[in-house]
Amino acid sequence: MNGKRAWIFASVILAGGCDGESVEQTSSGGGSTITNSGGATTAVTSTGTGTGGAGAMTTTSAPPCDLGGPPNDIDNDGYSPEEGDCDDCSPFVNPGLPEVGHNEADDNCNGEVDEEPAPCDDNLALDSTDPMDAARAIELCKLATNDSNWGLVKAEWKMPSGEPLEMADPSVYHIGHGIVSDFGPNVLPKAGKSMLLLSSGTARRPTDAGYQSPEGAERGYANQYPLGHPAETPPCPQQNIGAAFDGVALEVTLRLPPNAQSVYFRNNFYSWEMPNRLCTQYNDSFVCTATYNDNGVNIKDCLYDHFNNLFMVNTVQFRACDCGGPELCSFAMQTYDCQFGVEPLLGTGFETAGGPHGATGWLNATVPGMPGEELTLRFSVYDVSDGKGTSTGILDGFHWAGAKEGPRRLP
Ligand SMILES: [Ca+2]
Ligand SMILES: [Ca+2]
Ligand SMILES: [Ca+2]
Ligand SMILES: [Ca+2]
Repeated sequence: MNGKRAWIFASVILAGGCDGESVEQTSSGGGSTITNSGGATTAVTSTGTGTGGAGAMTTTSAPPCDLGGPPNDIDNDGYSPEEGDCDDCSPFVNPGLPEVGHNEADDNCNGEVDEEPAPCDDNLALDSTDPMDAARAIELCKLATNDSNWGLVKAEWKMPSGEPLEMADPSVYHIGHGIVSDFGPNVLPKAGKSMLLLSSGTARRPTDAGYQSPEGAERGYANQYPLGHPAETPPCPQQNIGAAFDGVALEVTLRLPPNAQSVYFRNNFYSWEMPNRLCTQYNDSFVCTATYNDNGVNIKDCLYDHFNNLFMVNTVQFRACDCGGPELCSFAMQTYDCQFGVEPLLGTGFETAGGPHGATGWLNATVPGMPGEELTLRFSVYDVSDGKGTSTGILDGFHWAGAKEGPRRLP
């Protein structure tokens, strides 16, 4: 019975935005009917198993919320059909809202379904120290212009622990991030024309000014770890993990729009420590931490590979690497299929200096949130146990998403 109650509740919620809709439910276990005044009718027939478990369900819908001519704004979302509301029965659909990815709906009424947001990352400078440029590079374009508005509330360069950036020579820090139009010929932005590099060495390509080989590139400072780190590394549990060095972190505070329940983004992780220092104390990391500002809840980690490993050298699955053959290769205590070969490494510096080294290839991540909630994400990359042996993370293609997580890995 609980299952059916829950379902009826869901029906009321779905119908709630639209006066004049009638929802009828009949089920083999004794039907119930929810009827509002007149208008369109949605009839749902549920055939239960009689045990409270899942049953076969068929849904037939009359044209939803076709309630006559103008003027109207039936769902009270501020837009009438004449003003472009393509679903005047849902306040979560109108031209003032962003597209939500992966829900197979046209949330912003532009005629396209699940499209990427319009980018704002043309002509950004590689070495810009403005954190708002870093946000633009990854498609965080819409600003929250007041306390109730959705979008990007603020962006800041921080230390990985969240401490403020207070360095005598901040240029030593700022060489650790960069905005690029490619990372070698084979790794291009997932959205727009730019993407963001965060690095424990130089966030530069071999052809860029300021580039240093990933073998070294010590920047010469230590940093505190982010919340929850250093984390356990189950494949190599006995390592004597040292301090963190050369850390860089972009922190963004976002307010979710009324029609989103998560933030989705793409990521990729490179490390010189693969393969020769795998399963040692040199456990460089690319970490995302989330803080839910409305309720003070912290999530330690929001960045995992497709096997749910954290992005740490000793745990993450590198798939762009070279085994010297097609068979699974084994380094330290891990095996790696290297199915992407070395192509993603070419032109990045990670194919040289004793390499080829390793990268994960593109992955995606989804961080849950509530509509209207303020969420702070901090993305950190840092060296572990010494400042040598560069690791670099890439971020790109942020967009809002719904409750259901999209596929973790892009094709
Ligand atoms: Ca609407
Ligand atoms: Ca959509
Ligand atoms: Ca971009
Ligand atoms: Ca290192």
